Parts: sequence; structure tokens; C-alpha cells
Amino acid sequence: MKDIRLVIGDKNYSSWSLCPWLLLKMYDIEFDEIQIALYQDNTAEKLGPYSPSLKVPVLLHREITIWDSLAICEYINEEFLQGIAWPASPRRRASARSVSAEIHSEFPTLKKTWPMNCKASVKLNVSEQLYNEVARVDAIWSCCRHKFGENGNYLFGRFSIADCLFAPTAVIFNSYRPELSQTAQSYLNALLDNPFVQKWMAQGRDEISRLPEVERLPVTLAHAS
Ligand SMILES: N[C@@H](CCC(=O)N[C@@H](CS)C(=O)NCC(=O)O)C(=O)O
Repeated sequence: MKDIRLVIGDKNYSSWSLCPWLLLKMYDIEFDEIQIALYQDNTAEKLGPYSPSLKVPVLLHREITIWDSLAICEYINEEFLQGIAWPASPRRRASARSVSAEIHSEFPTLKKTWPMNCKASVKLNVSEQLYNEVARVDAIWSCCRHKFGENGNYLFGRFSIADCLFAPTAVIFNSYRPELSQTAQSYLNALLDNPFVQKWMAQGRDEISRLPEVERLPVTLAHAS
């Protein structure tokens, strides 16, 4: 058994599980993956021994348990990466933390209307509220790329925790395909081209479990696979 264990949900559906998984993969940190199928009759029973909130992701490191995606990324950064997973300059780090916290805590309509589903590929009409939230994501991505992106293809140039937090949004946009500005679309492509994001999506597509509340969306008619 490895020193670090990451408890995650279905790769097809569990958006927040992707964030710390991607950070660990990008920095080549070895860990064991414990996968628990979500929203099944026995999910709470299986999560109970690991997760105080009965949600995923959860990181287990020696006697320490961390049960929130952003908190896990912070822990990995402090414990294993000497802080390099945030931008080095205080100004950039403050912006990176702000946009990460924003996607983590805001966007209620986006999260409710477009659940992650790696298998979905469809273009749907959007409500005004959803349109506004997509526009805000576009504005964040475009602003960060213009102001801070000169040293690479990611939000703050080189890869950072901010990209981990937006990776689920990229997978979601890949499924529901909203109109984006050119700058935002280029950033979306960079995230989708990331080999570990690709790996996660491929593994998600291979999963056989079906969540009725996600699959009842019109997207089921247009599954890519
Ligand atoms: N704030 C938490 C949210 C975690 C969360 O909502 N996880 C979902 C899967 S992506 C979950 O475990 N859902 C199970 C449930 O709600 O019963 C985080 O970012 O880690």
C-alpha cells in the first residue's frame, strides 16, 4: 500500500475527484486510487470509513484525512511540492487562489444543469442564468490568459492548481459545447489536450455505471460512444 491514497468517485461523473487526481498525476506523485461508485444504495456505507462528509474526493496520508478537493490540492502542494503548484508571485498567486475558490464555490446553475458526463456530446439551448455563468468562466479564462499566461498554455502560464480546479469545467464544456471566445476556447483545448485529462475522460467513458439523474438529460440521445 502506498503512503498516499486518494478516494474518488466514478470518473465519468465525479467532477471534484478529478482536481486532486490531476495534481498528483501532473507532479508524478505516487498514490493508490480507491474508487467508490456514487449514488448507489451502498455508497454511504463504503464512503463511511474514509469520508467524514460522505463525499469524494478524500486524501489519506498517514494519519491525516482531507476531504475537500481544494483543501486536498493545498495539502499536496504544501506537503509534497514545496509550494510550486501555485504561481510564484504574490499577485498571480492571489488571482489563482481567487479564481480557484470562485469555480469551487460559485456557478450553481452550471453545476446543476450540466453534470459531468464524459460520454455526453450535445449542444443544448441555455437559460439566461447558465449563459451568464458560462460567460463568467469565459471572462476568467480570457483575463488570466491575457494577464498571466505568457509562459505556457495554462491559466497562469505553467500548470497550477487553478488548472486542476477548472479541469472538470473543461470536461463539462467538452460535453455540452458552449460558445466561447477564441482565447477561452484555446485554453479549453489546452486542458483537453492534457494527457492526464484525456486519460481520466477515457477511463470515465469506459465505466459502465449509469446515474439516472444525469442520464435522463437529453444528452443521452447524443452520447458520443
Ligand atoms: N466541496 C467538495 C464537494 C464534493 C462533492 O460534492 N463530491 C461529489 C462528487 S463530485 C459527491 O461526493 N457526491 C456524493 C453525494 O453528494 O452524496 C469538494 O470539492 O471536494
